[in-house]
Amino acid sequence: MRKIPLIIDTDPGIDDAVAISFAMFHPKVDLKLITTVAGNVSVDKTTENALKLVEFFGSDIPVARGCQEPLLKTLEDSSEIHGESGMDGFDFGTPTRKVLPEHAVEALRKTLLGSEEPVTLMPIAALTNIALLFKLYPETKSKVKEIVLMGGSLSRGNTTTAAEFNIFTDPEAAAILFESGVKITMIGLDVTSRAVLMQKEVEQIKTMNRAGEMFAALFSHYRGGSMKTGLKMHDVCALAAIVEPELFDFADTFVEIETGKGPANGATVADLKMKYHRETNSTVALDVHVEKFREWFLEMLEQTK
Ligand SMILES: [Ca+2]
Repeated sequence: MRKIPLIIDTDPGIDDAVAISFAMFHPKVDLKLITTVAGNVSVDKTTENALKLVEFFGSDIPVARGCQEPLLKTLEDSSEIHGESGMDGFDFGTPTRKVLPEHAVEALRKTLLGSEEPVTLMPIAALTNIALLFKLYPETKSKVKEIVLMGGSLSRGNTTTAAEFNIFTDPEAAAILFESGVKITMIGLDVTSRAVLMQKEVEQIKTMNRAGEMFAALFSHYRGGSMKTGLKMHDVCALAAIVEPELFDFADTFVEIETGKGPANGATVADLKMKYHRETNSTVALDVHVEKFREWFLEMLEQTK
């Protein structure tokens, strides 16, 4: 089987941890690199968390540390959702694996230019690293097959009324991506908020294998939803959209990022009715087939060891 070359840009993050774990073991995916960025917590912590996950699974996937702050804005983290460490709830111990010596932007450049075939980028955090990559090394764009990101929203936000966390954290970076000409698929908050696991699945997950045990421990500290209303599996939706696109409904449209300083800062304005008469620059997820998503989630966990 021909595998999909993939790079994950991330800020683990409890739902990031699930996405990274599944990508490591997915038979269709060749995970080449993990790059970290500040977001849910500081970049020191997100990098340590990525190393913890790689070590937990005995994997050799390289991890590169990225930007410690957004391009223009001041970082406002999300530790109230993911805990102080960003991955509270499971004792991973201190990882012995080391981060790559080069910055994430350099590692992205090297990996992209060194790849024979175009690579899929899966950002599940603020888009700072990739925006810098495209500005510093525009020649890398031609080596990106597509960007499939978790972020934005077709309706309202979670950080502010208008904006979703990943885009709100660094709207200027998001604008650079959406204006880059690279093919983008956006899996927004309104869709990922419907991709929930209920208590029944969490109970099942706990006893399935050691990855499930680890996830269940993290979920007990996760404030992205609740056991009653369901735990929101935001970031793994980006992976699902790459490997099982039929789990979602999509539309092509024009998306613009609001970078003004007003109340809509960080909003992803998707012109679904095509009122702006602009050329489409993105594919956006409209909905997720929740029951099928849950089945897929359990199948993925079975393969994650
Ligand atoms: Ca994330």
